[in-house]
Amino acid sequence: MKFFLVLPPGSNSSLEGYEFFPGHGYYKFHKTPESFENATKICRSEGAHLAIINSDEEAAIFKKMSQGYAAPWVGVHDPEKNRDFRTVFGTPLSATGYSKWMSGQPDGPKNQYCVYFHPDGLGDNPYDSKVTFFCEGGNL
Ligand SMILES: [Ca+2]
Repeated sequence: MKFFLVLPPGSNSSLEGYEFFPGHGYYKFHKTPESFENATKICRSEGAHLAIINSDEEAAIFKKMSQGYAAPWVGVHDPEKNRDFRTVFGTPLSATGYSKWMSGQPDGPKNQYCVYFHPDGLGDNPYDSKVTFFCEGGNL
């Protein structure tokens, strides 16, 4: 079961265009590629944040939503540039419930501080790479 949440235009914390998955959250897949920083700002402007994956079930939702698009950003990065990957809220990646890396990832010791989603697992990319991205809203 799923539906689109529709709020009045101009509503402050509008999650218009977000798709609701009961038990998981509200998600929007942005198909226009952006840098990690811009993607962060865009999600924030929508009253949301770059999406954080908390389970294999949630990863399966992302896989379906991003089918045909490579490597969308999720809300995980390496803010101290020391390979200590954390969510955009500062939580350790290991505490999110989904910390599976793709084979061979993370592989960027020099400039790859931001994390993308791939159906086979997470990977790191340079922050200024422009790729699609997921925003997540709501309290779930
Ligand atoms: Ca990488």
